[in-house]
Amino acid sequence: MHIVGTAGHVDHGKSALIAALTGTNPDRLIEEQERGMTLDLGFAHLRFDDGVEGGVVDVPGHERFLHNMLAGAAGMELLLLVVDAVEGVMPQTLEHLQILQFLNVRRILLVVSKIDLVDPAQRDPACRRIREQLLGTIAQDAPLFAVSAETGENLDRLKAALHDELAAMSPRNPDAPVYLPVDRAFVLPGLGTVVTGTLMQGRIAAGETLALEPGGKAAHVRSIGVFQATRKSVAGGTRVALSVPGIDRREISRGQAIVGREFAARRDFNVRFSPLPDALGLLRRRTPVRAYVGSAEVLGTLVIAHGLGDAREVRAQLRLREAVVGFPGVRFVLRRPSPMTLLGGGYVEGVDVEGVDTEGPGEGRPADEESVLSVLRGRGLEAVELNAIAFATNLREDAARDAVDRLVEQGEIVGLARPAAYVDGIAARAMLAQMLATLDESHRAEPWVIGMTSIALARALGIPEPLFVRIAEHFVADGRAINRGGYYATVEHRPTLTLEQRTFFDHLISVDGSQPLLPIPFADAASAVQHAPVRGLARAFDTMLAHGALVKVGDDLYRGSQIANLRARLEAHFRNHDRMTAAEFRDMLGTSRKYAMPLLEWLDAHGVTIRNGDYRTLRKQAIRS
Ligand SMILES: Nc1nc2c(ncn2[C@@H]2O[C@H](COP(=O)(O)OP(=O)(O)OP(=O)(O)O)[C@@H](O)[C@H]2O)c(=O)[nH]1
Ligand SMILES: [Mg+2]
Repeated sequence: MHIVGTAGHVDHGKSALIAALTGTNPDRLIEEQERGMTLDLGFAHLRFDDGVEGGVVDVPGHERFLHNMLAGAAGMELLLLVVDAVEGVMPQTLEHLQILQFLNVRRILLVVSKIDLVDPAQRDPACRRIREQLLGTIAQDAPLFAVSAETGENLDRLKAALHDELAAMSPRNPDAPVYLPVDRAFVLPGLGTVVTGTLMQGRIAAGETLALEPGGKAAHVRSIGVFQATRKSVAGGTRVALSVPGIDRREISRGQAIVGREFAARRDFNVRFSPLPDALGLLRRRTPVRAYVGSAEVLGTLVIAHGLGDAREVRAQLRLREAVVGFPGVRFVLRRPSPMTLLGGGYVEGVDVEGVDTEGPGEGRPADEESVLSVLRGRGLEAVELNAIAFATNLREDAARDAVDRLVEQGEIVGLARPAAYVDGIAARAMLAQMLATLDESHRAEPWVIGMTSIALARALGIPEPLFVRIAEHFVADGRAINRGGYYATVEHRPTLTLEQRTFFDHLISVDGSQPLLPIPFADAASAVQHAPVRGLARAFDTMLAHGALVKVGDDLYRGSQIANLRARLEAHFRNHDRMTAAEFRDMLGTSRKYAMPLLEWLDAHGVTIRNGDYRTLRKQAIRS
């Protein structure tokens, strides 16, 4: 097997393409399906009749989730670069390519998507323009496929090309030591802790004992899953799920690696580094960096001992704050800690770092930064405003501001909003870790609940709630946690109902075939929820409402599927008519005025229809940001 990856700007049709090619929607999180946007890595299995197969890794295009894209990018060998035929090449198209040039991509297919939206006469010019925009990138010579995931046009040709590319790829070296960067870890009933990732090299057999790094804990592999099947052994280039029941779920997370005994995690590496031309002005002898190695993201320093000159590739040292698995040949990407501009990438040459420059990361820091940092470190988890920092450090406010800005950029401290203030980065990240552990615990205990409120979390962490919210929101904006209508959750959390809860809701609104759009009174539903002897039902009810699986309209309760059905009928009506009267709507429903009026008001209030006197029109789909 080999890994097929997607890349491209937000909304250009990566996930739709994968769904059309494999039959699996890679957007596995409920929130992704609702927002129609990929937030984290998604996976699918590409299979051909003759046994050729590929593991697909689908990435988010939104720049805010670039760290998730990076966690999955290292495993990719065959790239599907997706470019919207209408929009053409956009910033993340190019940024993804810049990242991938440093990693392990061997072949690229250029997919011009949504071709159904382009007038036949305009298709060739659109493709030509995209080609021109890609000149100078690693995709400039890639074969081009103009396809539509919607109509299926040209998908056969693309699929045939994928088949041939996968069949022609040489296998990865099976004799290399095992290296499996972990991208997900979760618990499955009966299996215990399961970790997933792309097996970058080596071979794993069920029953074998490997190690979890950093930490060196023994990882006994009880069974191996490859998509839906169980296998006795797997070779490099495969998406795998390992059952490792001896490891507690809380001891393992994205960024760690399952490895053979040959490998241990380290913090210092000798590397070859290639700066991006745009980043040359940002590089110093010692540059704070955010390093991406395997699925890990770690802060550190890039030390270029002998200057950069105008070399395209230099010898350098990468000194990380936390240990990661790295060995000669392993590739990495560097960004600035903040703002997270891409700096460049390269590969590890060796791990015997010596000599020239062995001082710790703190040394060489200008005195102003040093004193600001020591004030904030000393305050721990406390938001300190700029004037208080200036006072405590005996610096003029503009000098304090410069130092603060540089420390934010290095990721040493975190900037908070409303009012502007700063908090020590180590303390803030420790709070994030505690918050995620608390959420994880709560999601596991009550999987049907959307998340935890800031009040509950702040209390659990023993932090004043206003401070908690300001720090938590920083990490939400960073894509490290989710806030859905005031409920915090981990990015991974997918609310799920128990069997009893599902059965209850299936019977709550039983659909009458002759009147499929008939609701039930909300009060009856609420009372049934209150009295049914089903564990967690009240909160599951809240989740169903928040997710739109149940919808309250006036005094009635509908299933989400009934509302979807209704919207489909509406759209069908507006394909043939410009407007609609209340009477036409009632006839369309097949129910009485009693139900029609609240529904119409609900549709107006939710921006589906616009009321204009006695008539309604359909609002154009809101443009998503
Ligand atoms: N007409 C048409 N619409 C498409 C096609 N492919 C995707 N879309 C629509 O474009 C929108 C975005 O598609 P996605 O597949 O979610 O885009 P994406 O690249 O995965 O987006 P991110 O993961 O958020 O970066 C959705 O509304 C799709 O239905 C296509 O071939 N034709
Ligand atoms: Mg997507």
